[in-house]
Amino acid sequence: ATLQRELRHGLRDGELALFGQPIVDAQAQTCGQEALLRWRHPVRGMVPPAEFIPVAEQTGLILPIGQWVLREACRVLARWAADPARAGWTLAVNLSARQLRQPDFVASVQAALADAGADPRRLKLELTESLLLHDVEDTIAKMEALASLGIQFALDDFGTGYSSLAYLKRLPLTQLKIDRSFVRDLLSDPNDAAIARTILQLAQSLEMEVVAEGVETVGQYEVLRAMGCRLFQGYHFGRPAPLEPADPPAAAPA
Ligand code: G
Ligand code: G
Ligand code: MN
Ligand code: NA
Repeated sequence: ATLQRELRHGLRDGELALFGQPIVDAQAQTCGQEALLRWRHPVRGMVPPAEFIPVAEQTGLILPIGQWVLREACRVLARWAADPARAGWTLAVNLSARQLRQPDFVASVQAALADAGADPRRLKLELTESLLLHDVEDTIAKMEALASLGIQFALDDFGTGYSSLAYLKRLPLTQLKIDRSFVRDLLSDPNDAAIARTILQLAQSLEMEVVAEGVETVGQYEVLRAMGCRLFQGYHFGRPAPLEPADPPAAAPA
């Protein structure tokens, strides 16, 4: 109850921050980022999402928080568009099931893009498999509407949940993200290597891209690249860092 109240106030008082983690291509060049929410609590310090997203989901606060994340992400995209080094980058935003079930979700994404002046083709929305368990027809309809605007979809934590291959084919997905639990022991566990290879083959037949998550070593990167993986994310390439421009340094006292 306390956390819920503090989170509501934190949202109001600007304590939420959007971090970003780079996603790199097969030449290790950054081609986008995943937006990751952080809560800078005045007393508790940096609260990780694992501690407050579940509370936000249970209380419905995830709806205004998700709206804030989307609007902030669109503002970041608009800033990147003006920067030649970042103009082609995509920004991936994690969605919760409750957001997607809102009747006005498509309109709210459209409004966030329009208000910020962001290019829909640079926005990626990350869904999890569990999100696809409910209201499949409604989910597909919303995804189709957003995809027709140019928005791309990634399936996050792929391989950890229930995934019907029949649905997978019907959804307008551009990307599968190999869950980091399969990447961790890739070099030592033949089962994990087989799973990674299978996901890459599946994605190829479905004409989807694959992002390997949780790449922490150059060895993991090279093995995945040899398997045909072309996109990577993990501490080896960069940790989540604030997406907003850093505050200008304070003027030195005279
Ligand atoms: O950043 P970190 O690795 O601690 O994130 C932990 C979890 O929180 C991840 O599963 C991620 O998908 C989720 N998460 C991070 N940011 C957001 C967000 O903006 N919205 C939602 N719904 N989940 C998020
Ligand atoms: O579930 P989702 O994929 O959205 O969560 C992303 C989370 O993974 C973030 O909380 C981020 O901090 C974490 N993460 C990103 N890269 C790595 C990594 O290389 N190793 C580990 N252990 N976690 C990572
Ligand atoms: Mn994610
Ligand atoms: Na993930």
